[in-house]
Amino acid sequence: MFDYFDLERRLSQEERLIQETAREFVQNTVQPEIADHWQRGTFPTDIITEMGDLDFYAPNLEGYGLPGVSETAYGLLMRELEACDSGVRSMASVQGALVMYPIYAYGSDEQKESWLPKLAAGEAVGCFGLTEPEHGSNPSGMETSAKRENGGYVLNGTKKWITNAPIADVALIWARERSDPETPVRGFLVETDRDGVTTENIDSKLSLRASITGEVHLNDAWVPEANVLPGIDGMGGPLSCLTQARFGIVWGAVGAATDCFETALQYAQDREQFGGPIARFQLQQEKLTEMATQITLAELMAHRLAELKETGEMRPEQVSMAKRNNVRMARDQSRIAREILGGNGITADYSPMRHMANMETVYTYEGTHDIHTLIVGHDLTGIPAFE
Ligand code: TGC
Ligand code: FAD
Repeated sequence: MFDYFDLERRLSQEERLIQETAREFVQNTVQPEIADHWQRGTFPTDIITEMGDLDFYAPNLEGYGLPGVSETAYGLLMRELEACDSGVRSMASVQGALVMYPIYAYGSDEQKESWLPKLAAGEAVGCFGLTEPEHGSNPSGMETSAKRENGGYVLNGTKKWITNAPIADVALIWARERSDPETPVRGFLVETDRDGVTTENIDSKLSLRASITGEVHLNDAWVPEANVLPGIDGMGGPLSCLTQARFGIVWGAVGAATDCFETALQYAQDREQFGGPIARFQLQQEKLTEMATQITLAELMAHRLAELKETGEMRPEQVSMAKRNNVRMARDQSRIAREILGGNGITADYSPMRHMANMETVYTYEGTHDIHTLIVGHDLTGIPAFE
């Protein structure tokens, strides 16, 4: 993959191996069919267990059979997956960072033993239910409620825009205790085959089409006390999971942009107009130079963020700055790549327009670009500007 500043030289053997494994998997198994899935609005579900076999779910965690690879290795994995399609990286992000991480960090021993091995192997699929129809950027306004009853909780509410919900075995639902509106938000592991739990597919998406997205409806769904994550209460629970997933996006966006760049560079060298390759035109060279520069800057940010995460020094606000920057970069540069491909660029035969459409989702989920602007603005000025 494009590496203008020779960052690969800094990688450990293990990091190179993970990068190579992910690249080979993507190229041999997913790449040949991804455009077709995207057009049909389907996800290649057969890769779920294959990715489990390859340790692609939360490999940066350790214990319960998880290998505990470096944060850079994890980032490289996300970069390779998203170079294929944001939907493939989303599958790994949700399963690893949004379902396995909270169970690992906040779950009981029983919850960890029961869920982590199955989720790691891809034998079970998880989803993360935070967003609601009326509460997206402001999840703390959530209406989903949990009422104590019969040694457990009865859940009511709707979660919307939930990646993998229609195929999930377990949904991590964030809810508040209805009996007291002041009670903190808590995490509930809800098996999707319980009475009162239904899911619905959202099938009108024009972005992230190779990913399954849906709603989770909870209608008097009872779960035992043992299904509550005991180690956390308050918004810090779901928001800390978002930090993990946003870190993966920081890297993934670089992968999508790099795939666009490589496609555009090759195309510019091959495509001839006015008696020679379009790559000889200064206008095209300016576009390619800017793309290569922006990708390199974003990649440097991703590498540094991984170093900070490795030493436990990474702050959520730094993740916000990097998510905001790298996704905007990928959104802008995928469009320029599409432009270089001329008419061919608007087809699914080439990746840039697919990535460009995907980036509309990535720019929006895990905190919109605006929300990350405000998070960094708050950090810089000390003044919150959310309301
Ligand atoms: P606020 O008062 O700021 O904080 C509440 C508590 O949480 C702590 N905290 C964090 N901890 C870890 N990581 C973070 N990123 C954190 N942000 C805040 C904070 O320190 C505080 O702790 P404590 O101990 O003092 O209580 O919370 P708020 O409710 O006012 O939230 C502010 C805001 C707007 C920044 C937050 O709500 C936000 O980030 N909104 C964006 C919503 C969002 O990102 N939703 C994502 C849904 S999941 C998704 O999109 C998955 S897509 C997956 C895929 O397919 O790849
Ligand atoms: P809104 O919050 O309604 O925002 C609308 C617009 O207003 C945006 O431009 C926003 O930036 C702006 N805005 C909002 N507040 C402010 C403010 N204070 N200042 C300035 N501007 C503001 N969620 C999950 O819980 N789990 C998932 O697995 C998941 N997967 C997703 C998959 C897809 C394909 C998509 C599209 C979304 C997914 N989401 C998921 C939801 C996602 O996190 C939300 O869409 C996102 O947080 C934004 O919420 P919203 O769509 O309600 O937009």
